Amino acid sequence: QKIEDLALLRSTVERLASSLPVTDMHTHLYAPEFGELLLWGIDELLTYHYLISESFRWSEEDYSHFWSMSKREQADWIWKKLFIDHSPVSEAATGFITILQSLGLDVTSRNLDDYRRELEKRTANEQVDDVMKLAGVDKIVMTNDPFDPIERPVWLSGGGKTDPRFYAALRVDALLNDWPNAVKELQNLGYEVQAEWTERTKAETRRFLSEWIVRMDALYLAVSMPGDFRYPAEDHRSKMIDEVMVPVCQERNIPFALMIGVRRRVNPSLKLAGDMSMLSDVSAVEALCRRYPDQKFLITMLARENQHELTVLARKFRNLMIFGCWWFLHIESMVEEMTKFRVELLGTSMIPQHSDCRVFEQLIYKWGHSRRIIGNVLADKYEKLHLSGWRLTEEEIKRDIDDLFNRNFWRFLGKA
Ligand code: REL
Ligand code: ZN
Repeated sequence: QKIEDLALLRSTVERLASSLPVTDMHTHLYAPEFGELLLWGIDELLTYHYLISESFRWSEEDYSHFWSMSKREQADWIWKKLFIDHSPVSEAATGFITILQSLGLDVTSRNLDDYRRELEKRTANEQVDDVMKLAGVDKIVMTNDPFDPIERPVWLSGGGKTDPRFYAALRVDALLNDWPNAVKELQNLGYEVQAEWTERTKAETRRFLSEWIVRMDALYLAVSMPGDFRYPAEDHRSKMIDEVMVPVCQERNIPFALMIGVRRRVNPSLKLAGDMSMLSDVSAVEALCRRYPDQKFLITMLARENQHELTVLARKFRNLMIFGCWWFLHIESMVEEMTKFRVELLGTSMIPQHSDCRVFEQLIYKWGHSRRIIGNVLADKYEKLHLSGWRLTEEEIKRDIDDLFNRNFWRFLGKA
């Protein structure tokens, strides 16, 4: 039944955008069966690397002082700098407050130890259940690295695939960005590879990927790339993509996800917090999409300056799915700007957001904030249609939001 009233139209969009279930197609979260890899709770939240880099702006102490502290002390230190000595207005700091509020903690008390005590009463399993409910996220794609010594045994012992809410993505950064190290890791795992690019090495690397895709039931291959990634080029990356990665993706019928535009460790003293964004070359993606029309590519880029061109490229290649507002773009102003022009250029045929969460409760704020912005952008577009006499039904609104939050991803994978 068509919605005739404009206010009702907007409130319907708002309601659906804040509640329809989400597939979070790229995170750094883990299912409870991964044990210590699943991060949650107050101290993990406060020592999120986004907050670490922000808090150093208020400090003149040596970096080593921070790193020598216990996690709890680090959390106290960050809390003081970003929440007590200054107001928590940045996206990541505000996000922490959104989490406290949603979990029903007393935001006015500003008593960190109370918050800790409250959460410590909970088990990891309870927290995962409750947070997924609160955030409305029902499917989570992890980032899975067979070279990780903590993660690997979970897979090898047959774990890792038991919780149906969690899905795997096979991360292949070392193979593309640190080949010498990857060779060592592959050899340790029993694959007969060598630094030199021989037929045997290619075959064994393909075997490694295939076996792990099957073991993890991985939904896609994923890599992050620096902004100076060029394709095609006379380099290791192009050979690896052409002769190993694309053939394996095609054989297993899965997409290849490239996250492009990160410059790692511009300030190594900040460790994980020391990565920077960098302008990228959209024509690399263009060349991949053209050369492999049957291969699907999930692409996100880190530089704001690349977003418009990348979105235009998605108009040219149906095997290209753009996704998310990645990392430093995951801030209100950028999510709004990007979602607007993506909708204006592509309608609803894209994946507007992923969370990139590292700590479980972050799902609450990352999706809470994004749901509101995406809903508003959509409501504005519907309002224009409405004023031109076009009438929408609740079912149509639901369909559109479900596409954006959920189905576009699964359809692109051929699994919807
Ligand atoms: O997947 C990636 O490469 C990045 O998203 C991460 O490296 C990054 O540290 C993440 O926390 C950003 O949101
Ligand atoms: Zn990530």
